[in-house]
Amino acid sequence: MTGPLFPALLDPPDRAALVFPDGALTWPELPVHAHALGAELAGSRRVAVWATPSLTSAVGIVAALLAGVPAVPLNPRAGLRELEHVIADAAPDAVLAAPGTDLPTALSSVRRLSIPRESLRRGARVDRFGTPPPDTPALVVYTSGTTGPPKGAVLSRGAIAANLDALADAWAWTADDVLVHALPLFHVHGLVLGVLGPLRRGGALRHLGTFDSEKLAGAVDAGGTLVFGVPTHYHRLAAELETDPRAAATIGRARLLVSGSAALTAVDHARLQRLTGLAVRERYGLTETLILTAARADEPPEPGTVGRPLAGTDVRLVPLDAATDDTDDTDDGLGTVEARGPALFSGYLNRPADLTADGWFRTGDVGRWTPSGALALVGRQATDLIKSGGFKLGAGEIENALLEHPAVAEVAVVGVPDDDLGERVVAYVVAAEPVAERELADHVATLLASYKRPREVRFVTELPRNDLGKLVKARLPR
Ligand code: MCA
Ligand code: AMP
Repeated sequence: MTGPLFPALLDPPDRAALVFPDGALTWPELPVHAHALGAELAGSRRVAVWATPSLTSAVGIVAALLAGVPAVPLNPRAGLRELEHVIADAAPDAVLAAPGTDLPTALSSVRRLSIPRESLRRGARVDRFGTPPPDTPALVVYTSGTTGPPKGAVLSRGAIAANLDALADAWAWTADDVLVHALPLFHVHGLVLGVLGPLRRGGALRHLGTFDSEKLAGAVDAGGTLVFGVPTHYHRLAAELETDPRAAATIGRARLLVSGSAALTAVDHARLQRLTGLAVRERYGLTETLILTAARADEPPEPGTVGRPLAGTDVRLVPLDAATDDTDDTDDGLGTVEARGPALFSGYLNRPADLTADGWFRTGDVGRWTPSGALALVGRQATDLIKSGGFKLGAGEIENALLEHPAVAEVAVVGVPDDDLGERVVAYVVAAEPVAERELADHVATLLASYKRPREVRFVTELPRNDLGKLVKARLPR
């Protein structure tokens, strides 16, 4: 990557850049807002951004990027333990939030800066901060592992630019596109693809705030061309469109519907095609790798697959029984997905990254190649990762939170299939004393993000263990 992350800022077109329920900015207005704040940030090591799905949060991120300061998006729904961990781990010099935001006490030790709501003046120079080198960290995005607290994946400016350019190639994504979505801004999907994507292209984002078919139809009617969502969005959309043929016809005028972060079922794919006439494109990636594979816009998708590797990205399958790292690709069976390429993260903050000796990242996902060269994902190696509504949840983190409750003697957390969420969190608990299911769920929702709370608690007298006393989750009564 040479040149700026957002080339359109050099000669801003006179049209909308960011449209959110709380306000909108045109391309000429965007740098004015961002620069006013960026000047205050210059020289900071890292800055946290209270990442609500709002214009102010998007401006805060852009300001940090223009100032060359790595931004750490904070999940506004994060619980106490998560916020304490992220603040201690990322050690931001400041936290950016919209004026008047009531920030939790876990952030009280961090200097607070307000993101300006009003334009100060037009015509600020966009090259005021220069262009940092491509390996400069742009974002630190926290993502859950199987055990322990979330890890901060460091994403460089070059990785983000390379990935967004490869997606532009796959989806013919241009400055004429208006992206529509309702994704949160503290993960790669909503932030990198969903905000930085349209800004890199010189196009526009129309964020819905919350997702429903009426709002989506309204946004497509207003010029939206490209729609991003997680399978839970598309599952709900299909159900709503069954009784709203007008909205279905309007949404069918979009150029492309794209699903990612979890698997879209074949049933929902077929329903949406029947209702809107559009075949949803799936793409696959991780916080650490950005997007690896995608179904292209110029080819009919192969439902049940996540498309082919993006240009410049290497994806290989390592046979499940492979004992070494240097195994060749296999095209005739299942393997674990490994990836290498320009969009790989630079490592975890304060933690080693688990790459192979020759630089491959082990995703932990299991898949096979189809004859056409597309990747079909069939599952994950770790039972301790749960994908609920597109959020990756670590079973270990939820188990640790439950063990902090005095009534919990032993616990095992798993994901079970769920029509709406893909998987839902279920906790098997050996209770030390009588306790209500609701109390345990609320306890988790205080320490962690509320969507990490168990949807169901199953009380058992003991957990299945092997001869060495190790928990065997596969033997839990499902
Ligand atoms: C909300 N709730 C959930 C979830 N979301 N429970 C379990 N799993 C969830 N994912 C609960 C809340 O805790 C709350 O319950 C109740 O549902 C209503 O909350 P609300 O926010 O209104 O929910 P919603 O609007 O129905 O949210 C569903 C959602 C959301 C919009 C699909 O889950 C979502 O935004 N998912 C996107 C995830 C995402 O962006 N993933 C990207 C990471 P209570 O009040 O009782 O607590 S993956 C990634 O970045 C990689 C690179 C990739 O491939 O994309
Ligand atoms: P995260 O760590 O939150 O970035 O989530 C990354 C994980 O999401 C991947 O390892 C996959 O398990 C899953 N994922 C992302 N996109 C897809 C997809 N299109 N189909 C199935 N799983 C997906």
